[in-house]
Amino acid sequence: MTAATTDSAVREFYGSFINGEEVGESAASTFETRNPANGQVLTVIQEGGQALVDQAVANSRAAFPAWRDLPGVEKGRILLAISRKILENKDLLVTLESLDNGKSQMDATFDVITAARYFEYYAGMADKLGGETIPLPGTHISYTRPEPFGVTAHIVPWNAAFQQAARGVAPALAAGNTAVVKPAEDTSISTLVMARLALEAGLPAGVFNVVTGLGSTTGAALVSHPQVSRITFTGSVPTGQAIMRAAAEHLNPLTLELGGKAPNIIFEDADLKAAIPGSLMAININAGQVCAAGSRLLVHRSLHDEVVEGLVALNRQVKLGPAASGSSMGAITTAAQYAKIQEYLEIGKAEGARAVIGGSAATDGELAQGQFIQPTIFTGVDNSMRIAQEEIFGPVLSVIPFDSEEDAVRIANDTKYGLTAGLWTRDLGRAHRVAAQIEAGQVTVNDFFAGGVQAPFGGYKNSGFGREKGTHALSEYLQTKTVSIKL
Ligand code: TXE
Repeated sequence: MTAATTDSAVREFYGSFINGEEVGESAASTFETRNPANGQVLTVIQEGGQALVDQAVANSRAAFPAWRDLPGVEKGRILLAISRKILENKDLLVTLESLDNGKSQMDATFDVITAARYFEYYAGMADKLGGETIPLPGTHISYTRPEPFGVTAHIVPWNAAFQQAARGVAPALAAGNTAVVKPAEDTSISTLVMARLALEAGLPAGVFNVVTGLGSTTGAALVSHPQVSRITFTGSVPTGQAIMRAAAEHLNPLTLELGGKAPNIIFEDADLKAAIPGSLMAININAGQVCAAGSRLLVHRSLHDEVVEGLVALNRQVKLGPAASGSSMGAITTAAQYAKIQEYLEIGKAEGARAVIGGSAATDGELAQGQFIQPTIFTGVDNSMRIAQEEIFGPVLSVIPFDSEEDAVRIANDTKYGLTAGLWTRDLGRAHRVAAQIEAGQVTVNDFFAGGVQAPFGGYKNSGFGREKGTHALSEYLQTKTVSIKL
């Protein structure tokens, strides 16, 4: 069955995916989702609730021992097969993700390829988990064993649904855990397809379950479940705090990847031919709905006007619209987020900042039916303003001038967040010096978002804790057992 909208790739109803099967065809409780690019109803999703969370966790727990004990090399082969399945189905997944999420073709393609990379990367690690031997007096030997936790819970947001689900699930499975994922209510489709593709690739049923539903009900039930042993969350600070409280109940370890307000610094010796397009990409990618986005552009005062002119000229070339229109920037995924960004545009103006381009929703012609925001650049921003301190999560850049390196570092660190940062300079000494002083989990020099799936990623300060990506993420899904033997 396909939805009443013209989108033949999308079915009319999606239920949760448990033990290798879709459940809930006759679900009593459901909710609609819309295509953010045209406002039409896209599909109907099952509200899983406590009963389905119980079923998914029990099933995941039953699947755990066999998956844990499967030789690492076998696990790795299955994860690699999942990666290949994702790439074989790339076109379908890109279509689904852009319809469900509002993404441009480019952003959706990036997400699908990145998700495949996560499975590929962690596939190679599944057979390389080893421990240490500990020197003890001659009468004893001691060694460590890395062991999985059991059932891991993954609460995934809507801004990069597909790749963020893979970011948690791939290392969790490589480490020998099973996973229950609760996708964001607005964007469940691609995660459900991922779980089905994983089954087709040879993953045993129950190792990767998906329960759909709202955060306050289904999500809350999952993170409070007594048989969940580890939690991974990406989303807002208040929800992260609520999940941390729930995790405390069962003393569960967790990874929290929360928001950001990243500084991106253009020093007076920067190569502007790279820095200007790079800095615009840092805020405009995925229509700014990126926790790591470079949303505060700190520019040396001597370059301010030249940089702003360059940014404005490039921003004029942005083409807003649905993926099928060949757009370079898609829609804002949720209605709440669309309203939030517009509110911040008004807050910025009221605070005295000047929108040198953009400054409101985009409502020309067909765009009026969707949730589009004109990419916006604010000048005259002081770092104490709300638009410089609070996460907007949209294509809204605040330009802040500075006078010295010390000044730049002070402004960069004057934020409660600490997820990412960027800096542009030709001075190698300055690059290392400033990178060391920035309070953020990831700093990129002469680029933004560099590092890929191999480089550890996570927050300082209110941006959370724990690390995703790289070998660090694998460690997050393992606990250490020490075995000591008297000879
Ligand atoms: O996030 P929530 P929202 C930021 C961004 C955005 C703001 C609000 O600034 O404007 O957060 O977005 C699930 N127990 N980020 O309201 O509530 C929910 O169903 C368990 C930054 O959408 O954090 C969804 O799956 N789960 C960010 C997920 O949490 C719960 C990405 C995220 O929703 C729950 C997204 C509960 N009590 C938003 N309540 C990033 N760091 O990348 C909600 N959820």
